[in-house]
Amino acid sequence: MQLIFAVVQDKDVVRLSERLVKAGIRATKLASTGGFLRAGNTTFMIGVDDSRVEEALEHIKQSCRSRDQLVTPLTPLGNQVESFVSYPVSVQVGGATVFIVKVDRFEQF
Ligand code: 2BA
Repeated sequence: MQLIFAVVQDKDVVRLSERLVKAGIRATKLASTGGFLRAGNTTFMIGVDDSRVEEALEHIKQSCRSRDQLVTPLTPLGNQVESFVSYPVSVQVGGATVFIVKVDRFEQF
């Protein structure tokens, strides 16, 4: 068995959830926050048999889009710590960031 962690944008969550349920692939959704944008995203924990990993990945690929997001980090103006100026920067987010780990043991009681 493998455990897939997929960090996806909130806008893709419904599409991915529906696909997984339809396919009979079980998943748990965790509310998460990106360390860089500090914006909410969703992490799916998907436990699947080795033989279904590629199928689960295909559902993730088909559900998650890449999007450009504007970020406005605050940058100090000159040497004055009190004065800040914002420069909007475009950042490409997604489709999905995926980690796959082997499960040593799986139990349900
Ligand atoms: P965030 O950390 O909020 O990152 C959002 C997007 O900002 C990233 O999109 C990337 O395009 C950009 N970005 C992130 N860190 C950056 C940096 N140090 N400098 C410049 N740009 C940076 P994605 O790569 O598609 O990542 C989407 C979300 O997936 C991330 O949200 C984070 O929650 C998760 N993620 C990505 N890589 C990860 C990793 N190695 N470990 C854990 N989580 C990760």
